[in-house]
Amino acid sequence: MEWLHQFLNFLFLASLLISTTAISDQTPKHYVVYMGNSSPNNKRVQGQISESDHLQLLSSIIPSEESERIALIHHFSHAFSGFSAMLTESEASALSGHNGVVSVFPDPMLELHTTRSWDFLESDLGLKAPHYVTSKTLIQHSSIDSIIGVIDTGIWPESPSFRDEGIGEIPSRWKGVCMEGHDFKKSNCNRKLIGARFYNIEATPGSNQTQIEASKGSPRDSVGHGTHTASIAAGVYVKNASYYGLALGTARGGSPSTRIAAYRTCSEEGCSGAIILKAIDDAVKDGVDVISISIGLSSLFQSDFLSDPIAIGAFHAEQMGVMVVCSAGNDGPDPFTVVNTAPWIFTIAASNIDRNFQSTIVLGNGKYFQGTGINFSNLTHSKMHNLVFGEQVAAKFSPASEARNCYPGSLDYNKIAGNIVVCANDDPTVARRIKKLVVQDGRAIGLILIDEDNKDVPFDAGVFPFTEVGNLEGHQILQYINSTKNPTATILPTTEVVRYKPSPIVASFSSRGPSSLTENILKPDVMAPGIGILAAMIPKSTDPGSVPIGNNPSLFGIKSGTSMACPHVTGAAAFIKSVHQNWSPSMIKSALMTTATNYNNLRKPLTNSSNYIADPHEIGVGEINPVKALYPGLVFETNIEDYLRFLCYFGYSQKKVRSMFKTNFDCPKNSSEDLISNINYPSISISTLKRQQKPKVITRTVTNVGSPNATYTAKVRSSEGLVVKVIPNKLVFSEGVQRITYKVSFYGKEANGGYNFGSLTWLDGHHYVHTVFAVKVE
Ligand SMILES: *[C@@H]1O[C@H](CO)[C@@H](O)[C@H](O)[C@H]1NC(C)=O
Ligand SMILES: *[C@@H]1O[C@H](CO)[C@@H](O)[C@H](O)[C@H]1NC(C)=O
Ligand SMILES: *[C@@H]1O[C@H](CO)[C@@H](O)[C@H](O)[C@H]1NC(C)=O
Ligand SMILES: *[C@@H]1O[C@H](CO)[C@@H](O)[C@H](O)[C@H]1NC(C)=O
Ligand SMILES: *[C@@H]1O[C@H](CO)[C@@H](O)[C@H](O)[C@H]1NC(C)=O
Ligand SMILES: *[C@@H]1O[C@H](CO)[C@@H](O)[C@H](O)[C@H]1NC(C)=O
Ligand SMILES: *[C@@H]1O[C@H](CO)[C@@H](O)[C@H](O)[C@H]1NC(C)=O
Ligand SMILES: CC(=O)N[C@H]1CO[C@H](CO)[C@@H](O)[C@@H]1O
Repeated sequence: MEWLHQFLNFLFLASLLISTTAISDQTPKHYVVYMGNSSPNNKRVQGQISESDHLQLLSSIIPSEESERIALIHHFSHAFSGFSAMLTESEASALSGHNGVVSVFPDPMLELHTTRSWDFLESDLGLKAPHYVTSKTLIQHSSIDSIIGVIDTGIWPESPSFRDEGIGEIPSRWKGVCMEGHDFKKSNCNRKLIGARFYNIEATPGSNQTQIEASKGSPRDSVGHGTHTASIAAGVYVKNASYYGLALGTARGGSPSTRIAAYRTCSEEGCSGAIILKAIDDAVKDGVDVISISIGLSSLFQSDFLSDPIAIGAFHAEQMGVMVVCSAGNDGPDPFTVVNTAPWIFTIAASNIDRNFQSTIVLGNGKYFQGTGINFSNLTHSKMHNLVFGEQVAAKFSPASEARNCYPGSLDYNKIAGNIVVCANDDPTVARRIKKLVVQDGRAIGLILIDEDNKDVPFDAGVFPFTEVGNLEGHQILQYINSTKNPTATILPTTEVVRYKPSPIVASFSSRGPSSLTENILKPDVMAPGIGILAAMIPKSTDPGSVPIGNNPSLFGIKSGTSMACPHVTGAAAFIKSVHQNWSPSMIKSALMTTATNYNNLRKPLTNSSNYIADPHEIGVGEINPVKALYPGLVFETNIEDYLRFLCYFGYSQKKVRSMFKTNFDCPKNSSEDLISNINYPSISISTLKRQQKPKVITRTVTNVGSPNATYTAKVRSSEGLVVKVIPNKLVFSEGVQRITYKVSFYGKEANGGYNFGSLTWLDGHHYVHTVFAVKVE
């Protein structure tokens, strides 16, 4: 119980810290100073030269008696220019007015997207992970030399997923390094894991100093998140992989012959924005093709694009031809929770896969319920145990509302010992992990959690008998408890249910659009598997009772989160890159978007976890289909000028946009947020269409990447009342005509208010170029 109190104290302290961050102006804090492109015309300058420039800039701002602060904590000089340093608020504001400085912002703390952030806050990332075999066809194409950079918690190099047997020499263009650490040798890198870097993680308020010291100075993963994501993206085949027998099969990443470079930027407590910027800068210099970032700002504290380290780093990576794939966040199902929404970022939502983990509840009246959960329960069918509901076993002075939710301290331990406890989940801020610990601490022998939202996200309760049901089943179980003097039940060990239908379903936790920054770009972009994913894990038990008796810690784990969805797309992108080496990031993204599927394994439209047809704010254009994406037919290309225009339309001044890119770029005179809809994106979003307004016309340009002679015709599906016209509705490509621009007009006089969704598909008999639109009618 002691640690629970400590934990709750920590939460309390953490909230205090958050509310007092605006304290003294004069206390130096860690700031990021972002200065745009590293040099005009893309020429890379020597790091040393700009370092002294940056120091000079600092010394012009910091008083000489505090000269110890004239030091760059991190220095960015490859993909973009800037640094981080300890500054006071007034120094920061003086710097932000300086010529050449694009933005200055306090180093933000970002979160890993494994589970809901509060699960994560508990420092052990609650869920463990599963595997996803994309397609047999994928295997036949052997990828050439693509390299992915995984910016995360580091890597466990001994994992069988990172073996290099049968993999060729390291590509000669690779310029990265394998940094040694106290528990990481150069020999830990190989032809699969070709690079590893780490960054010193600074103490942040509330962080555990002991853990920071221990994890300093090594690319080795001590959390498990980075090992898991890297192996999802590019792990090699590992036969007979399982989590203590669960999810048994051959584990492999989306792109098994792709090389991995690991950038350790995060600790258990989260990730410093300045360090993420530094890692992106390094990854681009090292020569990666795709960067995977399963991390983001909290949806509650989103900042604009030029104060968001991921958006800044990704912009310059994209400019250098390096694709950046990011998780959408785990703050769903509320709208406006999606993060990493810049148009140059590929934003990934999470779905389930065709497998589920079930543990059956048997009640004393003979009724069965299928709950979900991962447990290594030693209870059996033959022996029943007393069943109690939290509310009925409240501790003295505890309100029933707390006891029914099994809050810490709310239950009478004498009344739960030896029993199976039923807990409700009215308030998602107390994680199921905590509830499990509460009833376990009270010597209960099992937990049945009623949790409609999370019931499909298997929770790993280790050896403790645990299962989760929805409201419907929960109600019946409570009725049963009411109906008898001596209610009893048992929870059977978990079994894996394959071909769980329907799938994919969008995960309830997956963050939803529209983007809170602009509703004129549709986000998230696509969906990929992120529930119950089996992949490599660090073989250590983070928790007593997490390893079944008689077993060694597992080399594989089952985790859920958009963190797990993101590397599926990273792997797919690396795969496409290895086949189409000249394709730009926007082409690869377009290919993965227009070929995504919007049907589930019952051949019905994709749904959300409450069984409603899912809209594009939940799933983007649908679930990725990496094999189809190899031959998309047509692609939507965007270049850096499109993104610069986007920044103008979004509202940044011409001066800012110019200093970002060090060009004479002119913002269009008529820049306005509405024009964002016209960026050549593979989906269309319109934030306002007035009923009285004449039809709104959007343009798009497609590039033919299929056979040169092709004729495509348009097929439109729209919601009732929204009139959508495509001009021309036939596109004829030939050897001389590779690119065609078309217009789409939207007329909303008769449409329903609010968001209307639909799709425009181009068909040529071979390809199916599917785009979706979201139009808000007022
Ligand atoms: C910090 O972490 C270490 C190692 O995980 C642990 O032993 C120690 O108790 C923790 N300290 C605090 C104050 O939580
Ligand atoms: C596969 O793994 C299981 C459990 O980890 C083990 O018992 C079994 O012997 C393994 N089978 C093979 C063929 O390696
Ligand atoms: C599913 O979609 C319906 C209709 O849009 C919505 O009312 C419901 O809240 C959604 N459920 C989840 C879990 O997102
Ligand atoms: C289950 O295992 C726990 C220890 O992990 C033990 O205390 C308990 O008695 C066992 N229960 C049954 C029903 O065997
Ligand atoms: C069980 O009984 C309690 C008290 O009599 C009542 O408040 C509750 O609604 C009942 N629950 C169900 C599911 O019938
Ligand atoms: C905005 O200006 C550009 C030229 O800078 C022009 O091509 C475009 O048609 C204008 N758009 C609107 C909506 O007026
Ligand atoms: C495309 O059509 C042109 C004109 O009909 C023809 O000359 C050319 O061979 C065709 N190309 C292919 C690849 O079919
Ligand atoms: C699926 C699974 O591994 N279930 C296990 C649950 O725990 C019992 C007892 O530890 C095992 O016998 C099951 O195999």
